[in-house]
Amino acid sequence: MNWSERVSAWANPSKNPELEHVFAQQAQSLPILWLLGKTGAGKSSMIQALTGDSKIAIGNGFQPCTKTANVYDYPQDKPLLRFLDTRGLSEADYDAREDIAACEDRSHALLIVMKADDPEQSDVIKALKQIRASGKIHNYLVVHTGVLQVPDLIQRQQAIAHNQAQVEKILGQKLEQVVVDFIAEDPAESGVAELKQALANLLPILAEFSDEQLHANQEEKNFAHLKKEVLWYAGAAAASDVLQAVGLVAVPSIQGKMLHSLGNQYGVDWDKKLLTEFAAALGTSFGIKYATNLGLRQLAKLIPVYGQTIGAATAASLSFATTYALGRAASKYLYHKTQGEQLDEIELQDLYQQALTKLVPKPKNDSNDAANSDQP
Ligand SMILES: Nc1nc2c(ncn2[C@@H]2O[C@H](COP(=O)(O)OP(=O)(O)O)[C@@H](O)[C@H]2O)c(=O)[nH]1
Ligand SMILES: [Mg+2]
Repeated sequence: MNWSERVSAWANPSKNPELEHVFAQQAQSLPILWLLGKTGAGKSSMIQALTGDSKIAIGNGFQPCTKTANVYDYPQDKPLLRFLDTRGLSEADYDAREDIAACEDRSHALLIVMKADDPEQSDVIKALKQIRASGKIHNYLVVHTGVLQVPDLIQRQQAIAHNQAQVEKILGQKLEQVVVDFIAEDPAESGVAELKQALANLLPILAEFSDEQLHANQEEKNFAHLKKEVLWYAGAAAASDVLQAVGLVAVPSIQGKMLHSLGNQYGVDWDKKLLTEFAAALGTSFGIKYATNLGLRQLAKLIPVYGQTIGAATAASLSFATTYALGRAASKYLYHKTQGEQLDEIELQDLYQQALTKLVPKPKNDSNDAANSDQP
C-alpha cells in the first residue's frame, strides 16, 4: 500500500477480527464497582440512580456472574463499567471468595451499602472479614442509604455513625462515606451528586460519565453524546496494551476505527485530504504526526504533552488518554467541518491538551527521566 492508501485504510477500516479480540478482552477487564449490602439496602436503586436506567429495579440487564453475584454492564451496548451486585449475602453459607476473585486484577472499588435505619449488619460484617483477610480489595466507599427515612437529625447522625463504626472496625481503617436517599423529593437532596464525586475519586473514568455538566456551546453538547463511545475506544486501546501478543492489533488501529465511527456520526468520510488537515490542525509540535507516522507501532506512545513528565503513567493509561484526547479533538474538528465553520487551531490543540492532561496520571515526583521508565 502506498501512503495515501494506508491513510484511507486507517480511518476507513474493514472488519478486523483481531480488533474483535481486543474488544472482547476489554469487556473482560472493565472496571468493577462491587456493591455489597443486604437485600433491600438500596443496591439496585443506586445502580439506577447512577445510570439512569429505570428498568434495573425489575432486574433487567443483569447477567449472572458468580454463584452469588449478578453483573450489570454500563452502558449496555459498549460497556465502560461493570456493577457487581451481590445477591447471596444473606445466605447462611455466603462465601465472598468468588466475588473477590471477580474484582481482583482490575480496577475496582467496593461500595458498602447500608440502610441508615438498619443497624443489623452482621451479614455485611461477615463478608467484610473475608474481604479484609483476602487483601485483594483496595478501594472502599461506605454508602448510607435511605437517610431521610430517619427524620430526626440527631438520630440520623447516630444511626449513620453506628453503621460506619461497625464497618471501620472490621476493616481496621477510616473509610470515606456518603449519605444518600434515592427517593428524596428534591433531587438536590438525594446526595447522588456527592456519590458520583466520591466514585470519581475512586475510579477516575467515572468522572467522565456525568452528562449533567452545562455545555458552553453546541459543539460541547454534541460531544456529550459521543463521549461514551470515545471512552469505550479509549478503554479498548488500554485493554490492547495489556493483551499479550497483540500482533497487528495496535492502538492506532483502534484509534482509526474510532475516527471512522465518529466520522459516521457526522456523516463525514475521512479521506487523505481531511486527515492531513486534521493532523495539521493538531499541530506537529504535539509530536503526533499521524499522517506521516502511520504504521508506527508506537504511534500512540508518543507523548504529546509539552515538557511534562509522566512518571506515574503506564502504557495502558497513556493509550487510554491519547485515544480519548484524539477522539475529543476529532469530534470538534468534525463539528466545525460539517458546520462549515472556521476552526481555530490553537483552540483545538488546547482541547486536545486538556483532555490528555486530565487523564494522564500526575507524576509522583519531578524527575525528568521518569518519562522513559514505562515506555520502550
Ligand atoms: N426511602 C428510601 N428508600 C430506598 C432507598 N434505597 C432503596 N430504597 C427502597 O428500598 C427497597 C429496596 O431497594 P433496592 O434498591 O431494590 O435494594 P437492593 O436489594 O439492595 O437492590 C425499594 O423499595 C427501594 O425503593 C433510599 O435511599 N431511600
Ligand atoms: Mg437489588
